[in-house]
Parts: sequence; structure tokens; C-alpha cells
Amino acid sequence: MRLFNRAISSLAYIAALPFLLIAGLALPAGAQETRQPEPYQLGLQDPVSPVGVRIGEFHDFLLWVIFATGIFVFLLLVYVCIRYRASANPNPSRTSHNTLIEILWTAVPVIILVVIAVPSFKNLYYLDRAVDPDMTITVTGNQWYWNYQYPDEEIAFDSYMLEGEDLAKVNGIRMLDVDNPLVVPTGKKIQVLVTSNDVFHSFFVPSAVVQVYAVGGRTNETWMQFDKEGTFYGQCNQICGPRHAYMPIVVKAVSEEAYKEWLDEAKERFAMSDDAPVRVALSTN
Ligand SMILES: [Cu+2]
Repeated sequence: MRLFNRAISSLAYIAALPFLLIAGLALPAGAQETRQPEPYQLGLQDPVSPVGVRIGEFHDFLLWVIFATGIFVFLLLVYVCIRYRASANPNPSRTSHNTLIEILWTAVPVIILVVIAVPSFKNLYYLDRAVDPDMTITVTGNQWYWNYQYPDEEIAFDSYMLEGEDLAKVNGIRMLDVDNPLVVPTGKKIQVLVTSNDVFHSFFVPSAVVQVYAVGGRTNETWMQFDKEGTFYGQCNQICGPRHAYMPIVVKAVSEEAYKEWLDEAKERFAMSDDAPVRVALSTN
């Protein structure tokens, strides 16, 4: 019964997809977007960053390669099952070598892998490191919350998941909303330096296709850029202890003016004190 319900829900979702897409396209420019995991979600979260767009395209390309390979192998099996069945071949062939076929089944997979590897490496280098970033944010994983620092602005703050009354007060999303989200301006290239204060964590924001391990004593670098205003949810996705599921990530991408306003306020609330220096090196070079 449960399976049946799931199938029906999935069908309903697929039927509603064109309307959802139209509704998405009809959003006025500058509208607030939200990206979070959806029930019965199909596919990846809509990308909001240049890296996300490229990875999305690469994912779709790979899907074609996988489909083509799968269908080819399936048809080949069907052909072999019928063509070489025992009843039609009372005296089985004793062929053990065929040079042409052996060259083909070595060369063709190699060519396919090279065709996959080239864009794959391009993407890896593209997302690895920010070239001329506009700003830097350092992210530190802790058991079990995140600490965000804006070294250029000399602000630092912790970000805890909202629970119980606190969550009800803001009518937030259970398991995802936090007290102090990461606030960033849209359209800016943000260098992100990720480390940990204790065990392994992982900074994961799917709509920006950012996933970086937070490792104590080591600084990992990546970058993100949000091309849409909105709220983008992520989670720690490296099992890090009993409250691993309770350290979500919220990124609020806002306009330049709204970001400046937030900075003014944040500089008062979250000013870095001398005894809480920047925890990670500002450059990984
Ligand atoms: Cu964690």
C-alpha cells in the first residue's frame, strides 16, 4: 500500500511538473527563491550558481552517456540470447579470438571515458579555487554548529539550528532553519575557506553545488556565487556525531544594498574580539 501511495504521488508530481515549471518561469525578476529538499524530489535542486549550472549540464550529459551505454548493452544481450541460443546452435562455435572485436571493445570504452574525463576535469578545476574573489568567508565546523567569519569585515558568529519554541516563533522549517544564517550579496564571487574545530564535517549547499570537507588543522578552499536572491538550505553531510543531523546551513543571498545594511548591523552584533582571532589561514597558497 505504501509503495502504491508513493507511485501515485510520484505520478502526480510528474503530471504537475509542467505547471510547476511554468510557475517557476513566471517568477518576476528579483523574486525571493527558496531551495530545499522537497518530498519525492526528482533530480537535483535547481542551480543558483555558475558552478551549479555547469555541474547540472554535466550531469545531464552523463545521463545520456549512461542511457546510451545501458540500452546498447541490453540490446546486445537480447541479440546474443536469441542468435546464439542452444536450440539454434546444436554444434557450438569454438571461436576464442577476434582481433577486430577485441580492439573495438578496448578502444570504444577508452574513448567514452576520455569524452567524460575532459569536461569532468574542466569542472573540477573551475570549482576548485576562486580566481579574483570579491570576498572571503571562513566556515568552521563544530560539534554541532557552524561558525562563520568574514575576515575582511572582522565579524564572526555561530549558526545553530532552531528548535522548539524558537522555531515556532519564526515559523521556520524544521531541521533546516537556523538562528544566524550566512548572508551574502548576489552576483559576487565568494572564496570559501572551510575547516573544523573538532571532527570531520562537510559544508554542503546543493543548490550552489558546494560540498567541501571540514577537516581540523587543514583549510579546504572552494567558491560560490549566488546569482539569485533567496534562501538556500544545506546540511552537514559528513557523519560527525549524534547531532550530525542538527547542524543545517542557511545561506541568504540578498541585494548589494541589503547586504550593506546587514553588515552594518552585523558589525555591532558579531564584532570579532581580540581573543577570538581568525581561525584559519586567509590564503591556502
Ligand atoms: Cu557535522
